[in-house]
Amino acid sequence: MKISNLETETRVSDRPDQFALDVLHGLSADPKSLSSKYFYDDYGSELFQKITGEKEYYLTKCEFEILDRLAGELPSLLDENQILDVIEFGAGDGHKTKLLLDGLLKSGMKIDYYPVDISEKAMLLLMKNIYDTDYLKINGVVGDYFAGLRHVQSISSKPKLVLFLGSSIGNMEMAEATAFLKVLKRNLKSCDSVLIGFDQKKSAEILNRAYNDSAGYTTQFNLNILERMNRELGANFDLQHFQHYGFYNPRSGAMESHLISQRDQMVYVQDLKRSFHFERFEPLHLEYSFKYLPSDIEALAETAGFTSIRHFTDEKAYFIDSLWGFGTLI
Ligand code: AVJ
Repeated sequence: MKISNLETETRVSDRPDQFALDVLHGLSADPKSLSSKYFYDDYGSELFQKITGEKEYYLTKCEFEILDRLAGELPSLLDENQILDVIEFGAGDGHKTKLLLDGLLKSGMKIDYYPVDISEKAMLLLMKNIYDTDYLKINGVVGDYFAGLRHVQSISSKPKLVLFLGSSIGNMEMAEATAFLKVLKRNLKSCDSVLIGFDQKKSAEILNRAYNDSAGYTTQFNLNILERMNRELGANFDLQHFQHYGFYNPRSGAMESHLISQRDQMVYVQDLKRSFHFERFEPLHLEYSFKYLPSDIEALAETAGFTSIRHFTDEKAYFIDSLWGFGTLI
């Protein structure tokens, strides 16, 4: 693994055939499913960017508002640390983070920023949006979150702030989120803290609209996973015969995304040398997006061994960025 700013880069890649294996398992299962992590090839990431610009998709706008205000208050909550390593999981294009970093720098902090992202393209985009100054040093890490975090821990003993924004944690089911956060905690020290983005539970109408934008980007975003199998695995999905269905399930507290087969059909995947049968109206599950009450967030923090220090929310109280630490802070 090597670490970098523009010239050099750290890399830890997934096994290249992992997608094929997951498709084999997911399409052989009953009910069928695929992991939402496969949304994010270059085209999928572009479509997600478009979704964030749609009026119905309030999440990104609300988090912008929160980070803008939070930046001024954060330094005092971080024990007045003047030197900080900021590590970001899934940094994307860095627009939101820039807001936060600018606020921290304004208060006189000196920051080493380590964005960690599996997508090299996203990293290059981010490097265009955020640059080195005397008080901000950027070190891109292309690869796995925890490999990146362990690497930073091994080269720097400064206090760390880990960012996991955008409600990406919402894509994990509860057991998975808990396991993820326990591993995160194991890789931190008592002077470190984390800031995690959670989408709040709210009226089903608002949620359903956010995941069914009228411009249709969410539909394209979901269908792109079929196109990705066509492109990368030589599958022959006919996109016209699948329909996007996204809805809020108040029992589980999650948005669910499915593609529903519109007819009885066979799909062949060349790389797997296998056909898969879809019954008429059979769903292919693609995504959960769990929604949280403040008390859900506190319970999760406690289960994972963190102390929830403070929730920051937007004017409408739609979204929360929650700051967690290690018990000694109030
Ligand atoms: C990128 C995971 C935060 O769950 O809201 C947007 C992805 N899916 N519209 C979310 C998504 C459908 C998004 N996250």
